[in-house]
Amino acid sequence: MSGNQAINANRYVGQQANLQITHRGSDWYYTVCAMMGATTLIAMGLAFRRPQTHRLFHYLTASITAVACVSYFAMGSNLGQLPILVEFVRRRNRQVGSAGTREIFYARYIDWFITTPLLLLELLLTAGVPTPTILVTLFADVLMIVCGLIGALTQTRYKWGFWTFGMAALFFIAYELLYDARRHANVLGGDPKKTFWTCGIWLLLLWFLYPIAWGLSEGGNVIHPDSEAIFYGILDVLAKIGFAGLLLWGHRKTSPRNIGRNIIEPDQLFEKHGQDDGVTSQSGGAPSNISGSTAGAGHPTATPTQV
Ligand code: RET
Repeated sequence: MSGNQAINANRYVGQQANLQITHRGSDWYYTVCAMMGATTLIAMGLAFRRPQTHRLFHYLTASITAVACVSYFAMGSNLGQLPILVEFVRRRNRQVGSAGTREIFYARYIDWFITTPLLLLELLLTAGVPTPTILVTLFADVLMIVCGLIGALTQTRYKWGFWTFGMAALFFIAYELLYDARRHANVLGGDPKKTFWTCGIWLLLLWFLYPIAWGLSEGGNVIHPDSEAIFYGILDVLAKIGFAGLLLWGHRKTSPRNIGRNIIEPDQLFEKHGQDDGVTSQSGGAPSNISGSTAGAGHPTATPTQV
């Protein structure tokens, strides 16, 4: 037998929904899987051409696309799914008339649970925002994804309650980016500011399309799981690969210092303190920061002026 056998091969792995992806949906998921895998390799290849201190965004990007690669492999193989009773049975609709139960990919939410905080982290690091702001924004993000997952696994109209909580979290994220992060990025100026603006607008425009895709697929059972695959697939390619391209290009000349991160090589540490003990003590006895988690020279987070 030739061609894509995934749906056949995995038909006894767990229960199957009446309405699920076809070979075409599976092919498309595998295509996105390959694109994510290729982007991971490219990001890693680009990382190795730069000094270790300048690889933060490359490593974050590669992690994001690597997770997506695995999740798309699962979905292409018709795995990481559950059949869920639909709230709206649309008997007369040729696309979704057979549901009954609809295939819900929880694999998608595991992917988003890991990767959306990393995407936001890239943007917030670009803007040089303080750690508490990063934490609260990432918290809102994981809450949003959990709401989406629970809603997708719910048959009754209560699913829309979870969708509403998720939307509230998304608006909070938008507020943090448009208000707090924007002010910090403007103080940084230069390439980080430009990159923040380009990537921030790109991210916000795309992220607001996800709840629409959800409403048409897991929520309202309006479109076929193959169309759901295309809708989410295009969004994920733009939100991960497109975003990565803009971000890595924007940061091609950025050094950690430009975004307030004091990341240095071990030999730089030696030069600075004349010792070779890894984590060298500073004059006051506090350990120096080689991980880059605290504000470095020129960190802008003190009091950004309103811009
Ligand atoms: C859900 C449903 C609940 C309400 C909201 C949602 C938003 C999801 C978003 C997902 C972004 C995913 C990305 C993936 C990248 O590959 C969970 C669909 C608001 C914004 C960027």
